[in-house]
Amino acid sequence: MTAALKLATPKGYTALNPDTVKDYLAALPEIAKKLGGKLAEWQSREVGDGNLNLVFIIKGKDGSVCVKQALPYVRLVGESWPLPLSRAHFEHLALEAEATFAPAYVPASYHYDEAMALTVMEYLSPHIILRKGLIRGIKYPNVAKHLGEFLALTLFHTSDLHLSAEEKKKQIAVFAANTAMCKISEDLIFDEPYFEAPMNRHTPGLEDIAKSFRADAVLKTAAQEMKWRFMNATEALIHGDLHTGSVMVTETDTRAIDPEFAFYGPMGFDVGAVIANLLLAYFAQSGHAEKHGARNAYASWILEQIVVLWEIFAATFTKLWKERDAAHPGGDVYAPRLYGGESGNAINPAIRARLEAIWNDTLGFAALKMIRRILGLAHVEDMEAIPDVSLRVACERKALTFARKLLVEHKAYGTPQVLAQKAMAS
Ligand code: SR1
Ligand code: MG
Repeated sequence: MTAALKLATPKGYTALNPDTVKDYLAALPEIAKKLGGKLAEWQSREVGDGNLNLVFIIKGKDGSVCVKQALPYVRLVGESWPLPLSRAHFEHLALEAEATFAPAYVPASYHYDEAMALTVMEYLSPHIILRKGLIRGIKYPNVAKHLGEFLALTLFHTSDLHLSAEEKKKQIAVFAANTAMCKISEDLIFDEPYFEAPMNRHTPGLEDIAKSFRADAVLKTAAQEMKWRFMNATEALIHGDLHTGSVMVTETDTRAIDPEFAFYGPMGFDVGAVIANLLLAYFAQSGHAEKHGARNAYASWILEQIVVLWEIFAATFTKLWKERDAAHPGGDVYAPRLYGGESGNAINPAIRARLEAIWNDTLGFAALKMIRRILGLAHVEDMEAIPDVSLRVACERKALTFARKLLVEHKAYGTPQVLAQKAMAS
């Protein structure tokens, strides 16, 4: 049973529990039909293990659905940290946009209820959370390609390369209201690891490095520069929290879930989120090795995925850009009218320069996202699941040292190959 909420919630909202969610779905004829049979036969369980929401899986005679409902507070912390239900609205809008431009890579949405802050969506099975697969040492042959495509399709089509200036500005305004979620990222990623924030935590044994990071003016300034980008670069509709816990996979299928942090921000924030979490998975591997060296080959495979991810992203982004022509000019920057005829090839250096700028942002955001998952409030299972604390400290220390260098010396990491080599050598 869900406990009664102390927080005031809007009229029409009640937090569901595994029983009441069945009554709710029974009143939706299309969904009830999908489930099949009678309500009494439906099985329902709450499976949310994220930091914020309720997630139910309901199984009927003929099918299953997933229900995600926002709580009016941060689940990880409790009712002392209220959080607007409006995040469900932004997630719904972002899912719609992603489904328009990259339908193969998101779950299908069946029903959205604004008052209940709830979406009924496709139950993904036999998918598992990518992070859990990486901890177990499972290879997903398509995941890097799929995520590279997802990123290129969503980021390109919501940028000024595809949207008119008028439409883009309208969309920026819509998502600019997702302020509470942006504020979480602004505080937790860019500030809190760099001062003694009350909710910070770290594995015992990392006191010295946590302290040195908090006294590191170069690091802090680099973090604030990236925060500046995060708060000012309205480049595209970004997922906003694309870590490996926001990706569900099978060997052949990949879906990005949970875009409740979506807003118009820098493209490199999303690309950097995936890369940061692959790097965390990489640095955690020795902590999961059954015996010394047993995960070395798998760890190398993870680094190869970073290279594939970026190469697919860059190739898909380039292809989409080059497909613009006079008949389908797309958005208002780098308009084909400027690059037609003899100046046709001039677009190539322009594309290269833009991708280089995205790569630079990617590195900075990736580094910060690694640090926050070790020294800030919200950690990752890759590290937390390492039972031997001294081994965990060693993995986390390596990751922190690598991330600091990556942030302050990012110019030395010009390609994903170099990034992978430096991670391997660290
Ligand atoms: C208080 S929420 C903590 C984190 O969980 C989410 O997944 C986001 O990454 C957020 O920063
Ligand atoms: Mg999430």
